[in-house]
Amino acid sequence: MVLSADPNTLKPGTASRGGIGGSGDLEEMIVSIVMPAYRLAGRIEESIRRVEEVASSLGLPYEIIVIDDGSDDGTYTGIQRASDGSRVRGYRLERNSGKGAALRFGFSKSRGQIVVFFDADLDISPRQIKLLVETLMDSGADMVVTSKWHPDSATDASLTRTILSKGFYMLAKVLLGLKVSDTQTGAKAFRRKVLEDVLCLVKTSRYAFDVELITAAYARGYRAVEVPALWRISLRKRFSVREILVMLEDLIRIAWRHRVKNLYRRGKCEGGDAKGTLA
Ligand SMILES: Nc1nc2c(ncn2[C@@H]2O[C@H](COP(=O)(O)OP(=O)(O)OP(=O)(O)O)[C@@H](O)[C@H]2O)c(=O)[nH]1
Ligand SMILES: [Mg+2]
Repeated sequence: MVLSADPNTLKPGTASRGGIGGSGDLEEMIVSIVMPAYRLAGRIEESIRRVEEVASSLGLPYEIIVIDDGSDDGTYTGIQRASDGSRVRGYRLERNSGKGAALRFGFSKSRGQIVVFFDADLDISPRQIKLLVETLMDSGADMVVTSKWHPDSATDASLTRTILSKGFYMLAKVLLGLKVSDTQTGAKAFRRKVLEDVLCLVKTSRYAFDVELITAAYARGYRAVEVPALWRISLRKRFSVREILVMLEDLIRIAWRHRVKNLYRRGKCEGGDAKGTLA
């Protein structure tokens, strides 16, 4: 069956495909791709075009939601040029608020039953989106996480970055009980119910956002599957001691919320919206 690629033309309840979320309602089968973008002037249009190419090959209705995280360059102008106001939509946060804040805002504007968080900087091949969506549908898992340390991933990392990254996940395992080998790669897919249930409990908006989101989802009993990265990852960039300390501090803060306050198990999401402008 050929499904319309435009969620705005869908009539609920006219088609179904297994494994997405149950009822066969077409509204449930939209794939929402949420892309945070910061200082990507000159690159963002190409990024959206390539993501759309993959999205339209999914055989499912989709929407692409791009959030300019208060960039001080022409990122938003590029997003405006690429958006059509329906299938591709852009928003702008007035102030730079961090990748997590941009994703949270983008999710509030989405309506797909499958939600993909995908970095807009094209460090990751958009083909990864297809793998994420298909794995989510076929495995029955609640979320799919790309791992640079999956045995089938080709990751080329300096010794320092390997030690730092693996040390981070060992610590995350001990402190947070995480069962994934990578949380930070910017390509993940979730069933909508997971994000509706946990996103408001995630307090971090900067780089620890991903690790907190996955901790919260695990704490509430959701199941993750890891997939390899379909492109070669190069990890060479150096971290400053300050960046490492901030990440450690964030891990400890999340562990406190998780182990001591039991916040992720007990918390309840009431909803909420950030402020932004539509392209
Ligand atoms: N750096 C940065 N990126 C942001 C921010 N808000 C949204 N983003 C977007 O979040 C995604 C990931 O950010 P990156 O800085 O590339 O993070 P990364 O991929 O983990 O790190 P790199 O190895 O430096 O590429 C990109 O699509 C950014 O455009 C922000 O405040 N700072
Ligand atoms: Mg990047």
